[in-house]
Amino acid sequence: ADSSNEKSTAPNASSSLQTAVREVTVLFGSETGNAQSLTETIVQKLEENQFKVTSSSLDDFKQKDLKKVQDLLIVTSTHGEGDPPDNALSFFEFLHSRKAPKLEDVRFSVLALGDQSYEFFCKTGRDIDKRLEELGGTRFYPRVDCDVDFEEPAAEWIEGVLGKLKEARESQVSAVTVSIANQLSTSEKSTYSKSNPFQAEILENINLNWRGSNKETRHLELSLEGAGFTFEPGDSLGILPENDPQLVDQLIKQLKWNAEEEVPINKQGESRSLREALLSHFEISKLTKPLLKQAGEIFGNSELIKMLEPEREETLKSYLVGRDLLDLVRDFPPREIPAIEFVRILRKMPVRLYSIASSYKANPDEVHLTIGSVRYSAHGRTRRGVCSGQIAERVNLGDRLSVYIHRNPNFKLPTDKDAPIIMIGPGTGVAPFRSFLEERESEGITGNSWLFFGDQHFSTDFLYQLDWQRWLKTGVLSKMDVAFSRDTAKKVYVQHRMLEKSKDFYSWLENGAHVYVCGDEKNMAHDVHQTLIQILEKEGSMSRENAEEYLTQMRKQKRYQRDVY
Ligand code: 2AM
Repeated sequence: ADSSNEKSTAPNASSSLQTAVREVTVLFGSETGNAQSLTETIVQKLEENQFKVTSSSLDDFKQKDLKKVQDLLIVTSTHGEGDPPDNALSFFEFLHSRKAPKLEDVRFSVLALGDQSYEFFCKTGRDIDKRLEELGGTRFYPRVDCDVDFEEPAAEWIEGVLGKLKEARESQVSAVTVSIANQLSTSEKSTYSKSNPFQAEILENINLNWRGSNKETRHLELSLEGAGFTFEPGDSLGILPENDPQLVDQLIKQLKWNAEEEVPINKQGESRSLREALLSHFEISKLTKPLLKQAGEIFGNSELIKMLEPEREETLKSYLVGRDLLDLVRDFPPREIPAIEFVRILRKMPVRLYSIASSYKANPDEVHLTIGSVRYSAHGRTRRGVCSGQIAERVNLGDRLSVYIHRNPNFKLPTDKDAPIIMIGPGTGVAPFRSFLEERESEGITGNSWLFFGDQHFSTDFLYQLDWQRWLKTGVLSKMDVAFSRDTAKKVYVQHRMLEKSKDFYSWLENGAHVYVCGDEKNMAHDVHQTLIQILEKEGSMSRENAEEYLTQMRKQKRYQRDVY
């Protein structure tokens, strides 16, 4: 028998031995797709090890089945100010409500994804972990909280969990000898990834804003020639950026280090020159609480130690804002620390994800991005976003950037290609909708698409204006509403336009429209959500509760998708 036959016979072989069956339920809460792709890896590993596996998003899982689960694995990220991802919201509420069942027979373990630089680091995973225990569940493997650089700790958690599950199964079948050959080789993915990025040449790099604008938004075109991969509308591109060399050099000078000294860049023991390591491998542009705590331990600076005292929490928090590593070593000069010891406390350079602004079908071998330049003044220095600063100021055409595709299964055009779509994307949030419409144009799909766009000024900030106008003319885009917030005395935002068109909007919803929201999470996406509720209340005569339920159902049917940041 070949190995594919092995795979299909293996589960039967084990289920014939009643006691050998161990059912594992793997649920994920995923916003950008990381938790979901980790879940896929886990499912694959479990199946290779002959476990019976059920897997879905937390919200797609039938709540009443929860108490029947044997082994439960939950992988979830945390979003914004400690919020659950969209496809975990209903589950999260249910779990914390009085309807939540007793879970005495459930064994569980949680993998939490998050970002240390946020106050509510991994909050969703932590809350779920705590609540499962409160409900009587048994934590069979401790929760792991991952920072943005999640791969290593996640892999350790997966191995740990798998070990425990195998132990549980063995004790179950100790009397029976099960021998199922495990001949499945893990299919090695040969594509480019975060750890093996593609070097994409810069073909175009222009400012989309006109002179006089408060903003700078870069339209970047990269070549994917030779990469051998494609992407779908809604996917993102990961970029591994470089820190500002000036900042790196100042830091090295300030600490009197030798730029050529070799330092380790990961646990596997790879090393680079200090300059290279600080340029590309470590985060130096941002301060976090865990970093300051570790600095407190190695700097030997009494002022820093004082600021870390629990009663000075607020001072510490405000110190972190708008400062970088150079500020830290200037404000709290450390004793002489070898570079090797210093880099050990730094976070790995987080990748930057940008929603792709082009369709692969329309522009084969290219990928376009829309990047808002981050630039501000704080504590006496001009500060720039690491990646956006690099693209706005430090790259030339023909240079190469390290990139990879980050799939986003939670932001996809409807499978029914003719289904109506409503797209809400102010500012750089409009990027994926350029991709959507390019795709529909190249597929010859017209009609039933409605775009809401907003920015500060009509004359300077109407991103991709010519594209939208062309598509309106050819019917690829059937409706567009714009909100320029600073052209009038009173601010108008996309959600005001939605409300003005509430009757139409509601009838689109009733006709099965898919709603997509992309852009700023904290303010815009939140306000747009409230406006959707208002529209349903007003036009559908629903109570607030029913309106919320309507949106929950839309979410479950994948008709309400968000890509927010
Ligand atoms: P503002 O900066 O003039 O306040 C893209 O950045 C556009 O989104 C800008 O016009 C910006 O307006 C607007 N914007 C800011 N906050 C918003 C919110 N809560 N909802 C919708 N749009 C918002």
